[in-house]
Amino acid sequence: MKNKEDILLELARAVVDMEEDTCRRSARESLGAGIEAAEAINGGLVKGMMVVGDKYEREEYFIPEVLLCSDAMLAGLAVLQPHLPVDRGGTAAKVVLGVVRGDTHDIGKSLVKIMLEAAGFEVYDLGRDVPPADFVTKALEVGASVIGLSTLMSTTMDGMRTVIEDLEARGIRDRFLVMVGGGPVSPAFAREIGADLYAPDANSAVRNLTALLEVWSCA
Ligand code: B1M
Repeated sequence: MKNKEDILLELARAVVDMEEDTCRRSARESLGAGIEAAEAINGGLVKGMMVVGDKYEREEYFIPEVLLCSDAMLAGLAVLQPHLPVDRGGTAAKVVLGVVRGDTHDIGKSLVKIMLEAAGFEVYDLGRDVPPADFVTKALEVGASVIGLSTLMSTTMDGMRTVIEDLEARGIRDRFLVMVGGGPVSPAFAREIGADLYAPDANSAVRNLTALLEVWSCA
């Protein structure tokens, strides 16, 4: 019988080695071994994807390999996601989420979405490469209180500023909390563009947002 560490390592390895079937099998094995779905995602699949990122940066992997690794990760995620406990008493706040214009990296954003939904948020996922005005239009349409912006590229970061400027220009900035995250985004950048919240990963996105919403709703 494999122990928890072995199963998490196997999940991460299967992502790095582009093995969709192994990812699915190890994901099921993790559930059978009593590992919580969130732990298998973060301690297995995401860890593997981080190794893939390093390999891409060292030019050991190129785009085709990275895409196969993403597919393997998504296969494991599909097994685990239905087992994330959903917090029915969660905040139920509405979040409009997407990857800013010019950027098609959506794995991290999708993880943020999954974790927010598991925490009871109602998420409207606009996908990737989203024009700034679409965030604002959707947030107004569904009566969201949060706009979540993701990007993985330094070249597209400024799209986050544009969304905030759009809210200011329409005189509705104070109706929304704006949360930003993704590889090149830092707390300093979030402050500089006037975002309300920065989160380095999907778990802290849930934690930080829940905490800030509590303060906000009391204000
Ligand atoms: Co690309 N890519 N890529 N890529 N890619 C990066 C981002 C890069 C850093 C690699 C590198 O060169 N070192 C680099 C960007 C450099 C820069 O900043 N300027 C890069 C580049 C340049 C490119 C292309 C331009 C390459 C090319 O075509 N020449 C191209 C982009 C085209 C475009 O978008 N216009 C490209 C393409 C691709 C693939 C298609 C092959 C694939 C994306 C597949 C997909 O997403 N559907 C891909 C991938 C996978 C990567 C790396 C290797 C891994 C990203 C990833 O999925 N990580 C990445 C290298 C790296 O990051 N080290 C790289 C795993 C994921 C779980 O983590 O996304 O960080 P992450 O998400 C985390 C946190 O960031 C946070 O929570 C998530 C979960 O914990 N988070 C938030 C994310 N969003 C948040 C929002 C929040 C809060 C937290 O609140 C709203």
